[in-house]
Amino acid sequence: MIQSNTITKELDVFAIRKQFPALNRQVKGQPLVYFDNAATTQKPQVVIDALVDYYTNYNANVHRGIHTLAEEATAAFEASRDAAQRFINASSREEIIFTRGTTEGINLVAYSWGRKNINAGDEIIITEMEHHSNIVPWQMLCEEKGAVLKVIPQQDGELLLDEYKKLLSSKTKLVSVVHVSNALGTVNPVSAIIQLAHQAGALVMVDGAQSTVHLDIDVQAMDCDFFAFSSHKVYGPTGIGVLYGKKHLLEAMPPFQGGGEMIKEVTLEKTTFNDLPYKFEAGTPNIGDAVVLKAALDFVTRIGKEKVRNHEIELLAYATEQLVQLPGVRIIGTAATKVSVVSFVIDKIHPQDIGILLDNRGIAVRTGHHCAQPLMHCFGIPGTIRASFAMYNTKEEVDQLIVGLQKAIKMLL
Ligand code: C6P
Repeated sequence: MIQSNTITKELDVFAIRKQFPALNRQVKGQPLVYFDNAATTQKPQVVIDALVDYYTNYNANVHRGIHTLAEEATAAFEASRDAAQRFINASSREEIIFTRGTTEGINLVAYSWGRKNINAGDEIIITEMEHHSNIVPWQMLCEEKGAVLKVIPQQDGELLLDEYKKLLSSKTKLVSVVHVSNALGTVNPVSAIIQLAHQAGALVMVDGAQSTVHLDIDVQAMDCDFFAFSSHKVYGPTGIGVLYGKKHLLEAMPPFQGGGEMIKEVTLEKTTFNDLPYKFEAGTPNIGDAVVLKAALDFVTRIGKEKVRNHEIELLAYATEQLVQLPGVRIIGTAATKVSVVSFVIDKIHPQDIGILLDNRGIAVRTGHHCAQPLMHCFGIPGTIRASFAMYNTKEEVDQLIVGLQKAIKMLL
């Protein structure tokens, strides 16, 4: 059951839409209907302006120069770190590592923490609904170390917690779990998962790629050990993301990459490493996009996550109601608690054909396996059609999707 809410009235979607220039464009002669928000959101004007402002006015390298531009760039870069700390309620700014995105955050933990702490016979637990970026790094680590990867099964898009409890043992060293499934929209019960893992003596990494934009994230309340997200799914630029880690864990971890910035002192014989968070930020970082991340996070905070969530859930309920009435449509992933992602298949029709026909009407959805091939395998399908809604989407756009699907089904069957 999807919980709907009528609080949408509080969100001025029309005013919000005006802040996203991309929504004004036409695709194939039709106004764009952008329902691929789980892949990446469109960017508001404040984010675009912040990027232009950075490159126009204070582009400089950070933490190196003493000239005015370098100091301005450094201040803005570090202010963005503070904004990220507030956004996920980390207890200190040293716990916020800038990365390229969620993928790099998970890989950083696998390389640094994993290679130090995982030994032959140890076990790492993931779930059946992981994105490839939360499978492959652990497979690589397990292969290298002779460790074992265990998997929590799911049914109809819900993790089976009783099965999870059976997998936990003193051999479990890490549980790495997706907070919100990108392919199904399921919100996983991460607090319960974390509590159980900690009781077994294991750490927990949470993949927050899809949750950070929709849910209120409080890493302290959640008590996760690591949390990763990507800016581009939170209305920010691509190429920048955040890895959160508990300070004492990050302090004990070896650097991920070596180079400038992550050092205190280098001689030809030996290097001493920098303090957190810089120990994990080798080389010139992606300064412009990091600076702009603050503009995106402030934008989301200003609009209000709860209002947006209620609007999106209303769209999800409305879309789901309409979709199930279409001939041959089957919703994939019917968990009780979901964010605004609806995945579906249509009998005897390939998802890609639907994607192409919808694009001809200006409607952008994602089709395929959504980088979650093992999950698709569980459902016995090669892929789905996925519509994912954001703050700027409307019921009228959902109606257009439904009309587009009706026409496509008629044409293809
Ligand atoms: N999912 C989607 O269309 P990056 O690429 O590093 O920003 O994020 C990777 C990632 C990790 N975990 C989850 C749950 C994700 O959804 C994603 C990205 C996009 O679903 C692109 S594949």
